Amino acid sequence: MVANRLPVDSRTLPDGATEWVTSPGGLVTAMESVMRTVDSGAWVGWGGSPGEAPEPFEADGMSLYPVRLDQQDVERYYEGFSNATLWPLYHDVIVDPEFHRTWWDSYVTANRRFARAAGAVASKGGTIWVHDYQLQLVPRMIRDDRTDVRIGFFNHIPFPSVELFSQLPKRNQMLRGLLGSDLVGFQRESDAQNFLGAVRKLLGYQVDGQVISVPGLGAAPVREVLVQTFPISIDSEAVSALTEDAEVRERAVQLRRDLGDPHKVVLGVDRLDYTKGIRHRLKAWGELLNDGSIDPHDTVMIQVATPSRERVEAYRQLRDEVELTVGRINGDHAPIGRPAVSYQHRSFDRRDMTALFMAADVVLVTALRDGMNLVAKEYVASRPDLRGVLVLSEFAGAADELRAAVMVNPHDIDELKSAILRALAMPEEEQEDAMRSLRHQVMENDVQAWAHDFLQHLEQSGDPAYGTRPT
Ligand code: ADQ
Repeated sequence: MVANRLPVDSRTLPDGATEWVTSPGGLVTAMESVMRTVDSGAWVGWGGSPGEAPEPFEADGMSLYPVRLDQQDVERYYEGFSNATLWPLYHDVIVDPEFHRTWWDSYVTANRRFARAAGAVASKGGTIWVHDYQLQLVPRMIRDDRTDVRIGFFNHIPFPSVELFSQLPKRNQMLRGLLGSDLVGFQRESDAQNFLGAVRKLLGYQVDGQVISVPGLGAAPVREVLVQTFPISIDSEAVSALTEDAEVRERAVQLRRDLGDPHKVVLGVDRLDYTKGIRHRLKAWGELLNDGSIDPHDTVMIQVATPSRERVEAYRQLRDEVELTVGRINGDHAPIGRPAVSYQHRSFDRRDMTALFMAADVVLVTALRDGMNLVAKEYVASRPDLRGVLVLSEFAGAADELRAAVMVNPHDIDELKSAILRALAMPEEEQEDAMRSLRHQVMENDVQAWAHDFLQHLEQSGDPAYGTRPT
């Protein structure tokens, strides 16, 4: 496994020793449970602190191989090219992407370091799975050195339309980087189609259905690369099982009590990221309070906003705006001693998160663009009682599967307001019908099945008899 981050973060203790703690985030949540089921699996990634990389070590049955990133790499490769160029560009330019050549140079250097580390660790004929937009050059860099390994790449975020992707300086290098893989996986069909379109239009390679023919250099043979969708999921059983835990159940009850036992609790859980549509959600909520459609004495909103990328300017601005808006809403509407919006800018552990989901009558997922959105699936897995309503943006990848949710276009504030009111008023029987259908989807398609499916396709992609491709 090769990902920007290891599944653990390093922390330096006062005596200079290093301590490792599980790091947050969608990818880690998804992959941790998968890696435990693989024999002799290794994970190559950054430990989260700039400077020399610690020696490889074992944690929770995995071999972890830290990659070095110094302060300048963090600023240019990670905060710069990954999070201020690629992230906004791949999320439909919600904020303007910045392009700087020094950031690109650093992206190349850092990708090479990850590629070398992975190439050194992988056994002969082994399988290498590269993750996400920070490492798009890695497949080709490994391929140039190691012809014996199978390489899969999975993009956790959307892949933009060719019109937007074309803005990216070095766009062809990026495509060639990805095409070092045997298999390139995406969350949604539209992402896969956008990628195939970009390869066809910008590189002029032959595309036959989902198979790209990549010409070899000189006399080297043509290689075939398969492009396929694999919608990611969660460890659904583990989440569902937590709802049986007596202490978690008590926490859920206590949460509502702490809020003054309101009639309805509405919840949003997101990394504090401009792609998640938190501003749109708060705007809709503020208007519903202003026009009297919601009574703050009996309906409370909780917004959990995990700190994220706080050194990137757009994220600082977003935090200020969100906090200003929450302050205004509370100033205008909160009853004395109780919030209209309870704003939590911190991380919660899995148990607290499950308790929050169990306490929520409505969960709002209003992303303006999102690869998948695991929060939507976590909410569904947390409701074996079949109660609760999921309001889901059509711009989140999860919308392709979770058809029984209340779907919204979050850009349309009036539509968002109506969707919230509809969710709050939904009769129990209707809630049960929808939640049953959503749970069927989430419980049947968990993250283990997702990984298995990806790895199985990757194994087949190296098979010479793999002439007729699945569609
Ligand atoms: P993210 O953008 O991080 O992931 P998401 O899929 O919602 O978004 O995953 C966030 C994870 O962090 C969830 O498991 C959630 O429970 C957890 N989380 C959020 N706030 C938290 C808090 N305060 N405390 C603790 N945990 C918190 C990226 C893509 C997504 C894609 C995933 C996986 O942007 O579209 O679904 O990768 O591929």
